Amino acid sequence: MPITIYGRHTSYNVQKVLWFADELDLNFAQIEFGSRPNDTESAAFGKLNPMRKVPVLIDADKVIWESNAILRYLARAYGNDQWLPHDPFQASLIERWMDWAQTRFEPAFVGVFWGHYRTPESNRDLSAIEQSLDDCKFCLQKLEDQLADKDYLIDNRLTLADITVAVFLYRLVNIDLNISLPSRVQDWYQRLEQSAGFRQWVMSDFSVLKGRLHY
Ligand SMILES: N[C@@H](CCC(=O)N[C@@H](CS)C(=O)NCC(=O)O)C(=O)O
Repeated sequence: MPITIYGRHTSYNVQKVLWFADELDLNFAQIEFGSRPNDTESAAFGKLNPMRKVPVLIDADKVIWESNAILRYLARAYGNDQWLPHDPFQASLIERWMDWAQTRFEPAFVGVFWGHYRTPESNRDLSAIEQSLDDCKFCLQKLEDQLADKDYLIDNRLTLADITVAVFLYRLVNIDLNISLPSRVQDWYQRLEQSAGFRQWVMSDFSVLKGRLHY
């Protein structure tokens, strides 16, 4: 039975999972889900994910929610050591970037993406956006430092660290703010563009979200 991934393709949290499923060459079906009022609020969906958010992944009798938990599950169930090593210390080198992406980079990104792109122009808080932009630049510089001596965030191979961080970049450089990537980050981004999963799922049109504050 194929794996089912619930989530709208315009959600970067869903995109991470779809990209990784593609890297693992999994047999999966994506159900476009979310955005419509009755999707995540339905009683049936509440039983799958009490948080009422996408992505949700169903693998036979197993239901998994929270995008990074899904990525870890897929890596352990279907991946090899490349994505998330069994060795606890080696795994921590990757997992700290996954956590950093969610707790540090994501809020900065959201401040720009929601604050600027998703908020109608007349409602924007320009000083808050400016602060989030500075914060994004700070995060990009941390990535630039990390990439000083390697092709990917961890050594010279694609891992869950890259996937969880990189979903923000396509949007950052494709909103009308002329955000430029530091040079090593730019080279890394071009390397990621060679991945079919990144191109198909992450580099996809998100203009439906412009000026739209509801999901
Ligand atoms: N921390 C959660 C966040 C999930 C989340 O906020 N998902 C949003 C989309 S990015 C959502 O479900 N929004 C409701 C909707 O799209 O209908 C995760 O990583 O899975």
